[in-house]
Amino acid sequence: MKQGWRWYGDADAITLKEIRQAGVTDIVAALYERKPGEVWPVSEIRARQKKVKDAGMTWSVVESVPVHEDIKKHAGECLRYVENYKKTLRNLAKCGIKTVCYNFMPVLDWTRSNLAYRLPDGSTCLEYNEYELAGFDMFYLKRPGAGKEYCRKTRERAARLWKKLSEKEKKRVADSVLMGLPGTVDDLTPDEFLAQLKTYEGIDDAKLRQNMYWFLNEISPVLEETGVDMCIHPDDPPHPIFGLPRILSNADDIAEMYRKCPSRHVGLTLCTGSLGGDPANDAVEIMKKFGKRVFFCHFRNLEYTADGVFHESQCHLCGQTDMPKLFEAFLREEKRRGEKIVVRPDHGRFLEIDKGRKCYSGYSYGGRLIGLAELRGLEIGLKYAKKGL
Ligand code: DNO
Repeated sequence: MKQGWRWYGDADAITLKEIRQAGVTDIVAALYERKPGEVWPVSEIRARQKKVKDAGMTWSVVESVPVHEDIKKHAGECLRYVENYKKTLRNLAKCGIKTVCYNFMPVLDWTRSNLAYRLPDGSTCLEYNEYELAGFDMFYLKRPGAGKEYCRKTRERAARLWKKLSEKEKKRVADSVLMGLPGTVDDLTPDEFLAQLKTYEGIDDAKLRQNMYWFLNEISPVLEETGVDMCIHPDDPPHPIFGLPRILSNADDIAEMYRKCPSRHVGLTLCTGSLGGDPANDAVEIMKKFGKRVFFCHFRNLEYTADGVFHESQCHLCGQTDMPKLFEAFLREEKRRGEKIVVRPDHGRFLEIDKGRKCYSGYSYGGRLIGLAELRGLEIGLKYAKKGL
């Protein structure tokens, strides 16, 4: 693997020097100051690239070039934004950056209900509780029609749970959804969020898929021309939330995207943590089946404490995903290709040594440092134990 690390630019609490000392060779970054839909100028890309190079590393993956909501809805200024997207891809290619991660989740990027779930050792990590989210949706946001969308069991369980939560805990859930996470384009008030959800009325699963396939086929000639690989990030969590469709959640969705978008440059970010949000997903099988078009990986793990409730693992190798098996499939793909793939330790616990730093949620130094070291150890161990890998 190429050892990757997400860096949020100058606003990041973790410096490039620290990242390099973690053993990282490849930086995953973006022009975070550019809004969705804007063209990324070559000069700005080069400036960021130079900073990374001066620190002894390479900026090799973009995460993300965000897809404007108008493109997802295929409405408004969609065509102009697609042209801008193509320009950005060409500009990135001119600078030699040819791996682009993005997602097609409407309105929200990844979503959690608790950004500081406390583990027995006092470290914290991110948690997702389906029932807290349903409670927030029905009783705090009061989204019209929300109650009808949940099954009776979820509705009742969410109602009981919501009643028990203190005001502070309710606010914690609300803030986690509306303003919590890196990747979020804008912090939203409940009213703004409701208004944004309303703009998706009439866009169901089938329509959103159609819009995504159209977008990918529209940019495919640019991918062919420049050699840029687009790797979609799976939905997180991998199921519909707040009445919004989610269309890249499992193996069937990936297969359909590959079928409908035949360019070999249309591929996947294999994110074990996002896929693991549905226990029916088998990341190992996904790697084996779709590996040829996996261009970038996020490795981490989840632990479930109840049905629909999980938090990010203590250890990147243990939990929902069988990481040794997955890593073996990953190494086989690297071997087949004759090329290494960038992996980043995706999220990490917030540890004592992170105290006092304003880290983005999930993007601590200590937690990811351990995660990367674990992955490195696994790679060396597998290569040692399995000849020919
Ligand atoms: C979370 C990230 C996501 C990811 C985007 C890609 O930690 O993996 O925010 O960057 O979904 O577009």
